[in-house]
Amino acid sequence: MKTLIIVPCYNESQRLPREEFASFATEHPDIEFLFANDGSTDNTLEVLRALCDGHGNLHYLDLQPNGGKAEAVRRAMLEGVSAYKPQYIGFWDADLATPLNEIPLFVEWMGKGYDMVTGLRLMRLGAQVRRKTSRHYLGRVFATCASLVLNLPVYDTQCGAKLYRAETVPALFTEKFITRWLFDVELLARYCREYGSERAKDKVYEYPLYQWIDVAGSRLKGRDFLKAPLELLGIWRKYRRQ
Ligand SMILES: Nc1nc2c(ncn2[C@@H]2O[C@H](COP(=O)(O)OP(=O)(O)O)[C@@H](O)[C@H]2O)c(=O)[nH]1
Ligand SMILES: [Mg+2]
Repeated sequence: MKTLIIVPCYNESQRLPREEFASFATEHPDIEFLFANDGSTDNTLEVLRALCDGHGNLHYLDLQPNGGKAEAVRRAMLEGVSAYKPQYIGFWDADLATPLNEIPLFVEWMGKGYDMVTGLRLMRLGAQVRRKTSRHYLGRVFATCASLVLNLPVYDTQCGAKLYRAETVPALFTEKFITRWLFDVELLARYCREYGSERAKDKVYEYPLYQWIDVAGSRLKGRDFLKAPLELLGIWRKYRRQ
């Protein structure tokens, strides 16, 4: 019953919360991590080497040259399944916008029979989901468009914390993504193409996070938001039913 978490890392030497990863790994030997250094130009690779040294459940992968988050996650998911044979495998943003202590709760939901559990950043009373107002409203507009494109009642496609049943990985990750930042939307489109929308409505669970923090130092630029409508259109054209 092993869970493997991919952590994409691009120039994360300053931001990576090393102590949090180290103490979580010590407390949870059943959860493994595979950090994917993606052609970083700083000393991320050395930082990862030092972090993984001495922890049997922390591993790293050095991908060259930089290919972007989607490609790094895609390659690490395929590599992770074949090298570590996990039951569940997923990815988690390096800045820990979603805290590590949510992982055991994701695993618990996977145990109920879901194919995929994805973090849902639902601002509500009693939870600590903090986002800048502008990002929140842009995010809501985007999510509504993504839901229309996918024809699925999905609330939040873009959270950087997701877990999959390992058997679904070849169908979802073998082919290269056509988008750089919207691969989460493509993953849902591929799930529907492979297993059908009805199954997606049953077997994909959006898990409302107790805590999510908008961590500074985002690599997402304003122009990426401007590209989003075109990329969504591209997804609609590629994955719509013929
Ligand atoms: N592999 C890889 N990961 C990246 C790249 N750019 C960002 N990331 C990772 O993607 C995750 C989310 O990035 P972040 O900058 O926090 O974006 P945001 O919070 O979604 O706006 C982090 O784990 C980053 O290290 C990249 O070019 N390659
Ligand atoms: Mg972030």
